[in-house]
Parts: sequence; C-alpha cells; structure tokens
Amino acid sequence: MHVHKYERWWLTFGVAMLIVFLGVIVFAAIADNINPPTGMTQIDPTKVAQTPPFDKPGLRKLPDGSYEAYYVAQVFSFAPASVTIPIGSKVTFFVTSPDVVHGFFIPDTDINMMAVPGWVNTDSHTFTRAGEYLLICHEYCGIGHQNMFAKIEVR
Ligand SMILES: [Cu+2]
Repeated sequence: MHVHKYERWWLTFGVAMLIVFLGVIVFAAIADNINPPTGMTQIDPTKVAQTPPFDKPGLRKLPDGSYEAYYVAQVFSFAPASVTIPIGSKVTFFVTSPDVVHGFFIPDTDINMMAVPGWVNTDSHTFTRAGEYLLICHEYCGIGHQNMFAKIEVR
C-alpha cells in the first residue's frame, strides 16, 4: 500500500501528539499527586431509606458549632427540601442517591458533586454571606430534572 509522503508526516505528527498529551497527563497526575477519589463510603442504594443517617435526612449541629447536612437526591427532589443555617456556619454535605445519578450543585459556592447510587459523596463549605442559596441537580436525571432543587437559607 502506498501512503503519500505528506500523509505519512501527518500520521506521524498525530501519533506523536497523542503520546505527548498522554505523557503530559501522566506527568501532571504524578507531579500533583492526583488520584481517583478513595475512601468514599459505600451504601446499599436499595436500603437508603432504612440506613442511618440517610433514614432521617437533614441538618445536624456538631459540638464545635459546625453542621453536617445529610441529603438524599432522588427523582425529582432533594431531602431535605429546605434548611436554615446561621451565617458563618461551616456545613459538611453528605449526599447519596437511591435511584439514578444526580447532580448536587450550589451556585456561588464551591459545592459541586455527583450523587451516585451506592456511594456517599461529601464536601464542605462555610457560608459567609446571608441569603437564599439554591441547591440544584445539574446532571440530567429524567423527565422532571428541571424541577429538582432545594433551598438553603443563610441568616
Ligand atoms: Cu437531575
């Protein structure tokens, strides 16, 4: 089979770029110590409603004054639908799903997670500004996805 000289150059260039990009990704992952999430808590997605603390989703105040918020994301709502926290509170969010993959996103904060059946995802944020925050699902989960939201009141 005859491959034109220029075609061969382009093929060589393309393969070389793939090797370079892969090398950059591997180098950055090793240099910055980037790893897949580990140590995540597993949960039986068919028994979320019976598994503490997700059997009673909501806000818990800790002795140090911070909060833990346990959320269940399911088609097409979040439980709890609304929480109120004092301004300046640090809240650690725990979220899981009993059905399909949902998003867990609070605009104007750094909370941006996935709610994955079988797993408990967690992240925390300190709310320093008063107001009403929206918690939205930003992962298409079905026909009622656009109505899937909850509120967080900070005052
Ligand atoms: Cu959704």
